[in-house]
Amino acid sequence: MAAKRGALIVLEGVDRVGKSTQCKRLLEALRQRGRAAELMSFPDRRTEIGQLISSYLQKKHNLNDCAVHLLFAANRWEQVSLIREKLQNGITLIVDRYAFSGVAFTSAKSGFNLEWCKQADVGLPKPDVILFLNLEPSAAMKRGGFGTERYENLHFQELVLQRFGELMKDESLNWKVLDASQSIEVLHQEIISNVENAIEKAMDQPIGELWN
Ligand code: NYM
Ligand code: MG
Repeated sequence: MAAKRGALIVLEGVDRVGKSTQCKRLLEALRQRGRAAELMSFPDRRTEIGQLISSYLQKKHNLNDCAVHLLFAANRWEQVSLIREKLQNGITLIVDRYAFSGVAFTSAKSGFNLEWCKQADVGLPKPDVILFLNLEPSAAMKRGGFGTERYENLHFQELVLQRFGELMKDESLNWKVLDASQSIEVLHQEIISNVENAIEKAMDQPIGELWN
């Protein structure tokens, strides 16, 4: 029998909902349970493409909106062979943001539609589950405020949340909407039970392709 593959677990949400905290908690919990797991995050600011994105986010320079959208997507594509390899080797990947952030953030800008935005990520490895940490941007903002990076303002975050809502209508994807206003611990428990489920299901299935 072929070795069991790992699961591709994606956490999504607007800024400051606690994704990074929950990703770390989840990684520790899976490892404690004896599961092979690793963390990834997008944008991955360590690569050359990631550095361009990072300086754009820090408002060090401007970039054409289409160009930066494609850079975010390219920053995922440059990790695809690594993602596939790790999953095939039985490693579960916890991913802090993925193509859904890509589409939600760009399509919140005027003049962009969802379909155009999705094209650059069509064919990426498909997540086995997408955990959406749901919180009103006004509540997220109260948690210590948004930072100073591009997009970190209430109005834009509200548009982003609407766009995530559009993406969630896609029933070919396994979205789990979780209430991120709960305590870190309660939310963590909900996440781990959804993830254990996804890992068990993913084991015997081939890796899918996103939006294909
Ligand atoms: N972001 C993130 C995008 O606009 N497109 C993408 O494809 C991705 C992955 O980058 N405000 C935005 C969302 C965030 C910002 O992310 C930086 P983080 O997780 O704060 O480093
Ligand atoms: Mg941020």
